[in-house]
Amino acid sequence: MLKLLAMLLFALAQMGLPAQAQESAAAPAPHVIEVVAKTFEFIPKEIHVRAGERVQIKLHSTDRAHGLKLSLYPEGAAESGAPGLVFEQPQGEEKVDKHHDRVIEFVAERPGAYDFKCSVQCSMGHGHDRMTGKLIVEE
Ligand SMILES: [Cu+2]
Repeated sequence: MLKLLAMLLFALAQMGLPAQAQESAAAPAPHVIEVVAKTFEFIPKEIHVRAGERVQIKLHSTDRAHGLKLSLYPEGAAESGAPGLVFEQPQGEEKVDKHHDRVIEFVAERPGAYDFKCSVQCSMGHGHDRMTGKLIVEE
């Protein structure tokens, strides 16, 4: 568990470097975030990005099929009009099987807190219901 977290943090730190180096380039590199889905949690549970950023969530499952579905609108906002997150995939979700990674790509247009949850019924009990997280889009 700790080893996995350490590897994840290391990977995140590595990905942060090229993004900064390319800041002056015409098309900025997407902000890539690795998210691990496992029975029954997402790691990390909370993701921070900046408004206007193109974001790629690399979803990886360590055990079985899971999904990640993001709300299109931030908490407390009316769920109509232009969405706060603009997706490549219209439904704002991806499903993954064990060790078959998928990428969810979107532009974080509007600041706010966006809920995400598992979109595959991965348990009979309450485990699946606990598989939630938050994407925080900062100003
Ligand atoms: Cu689930």
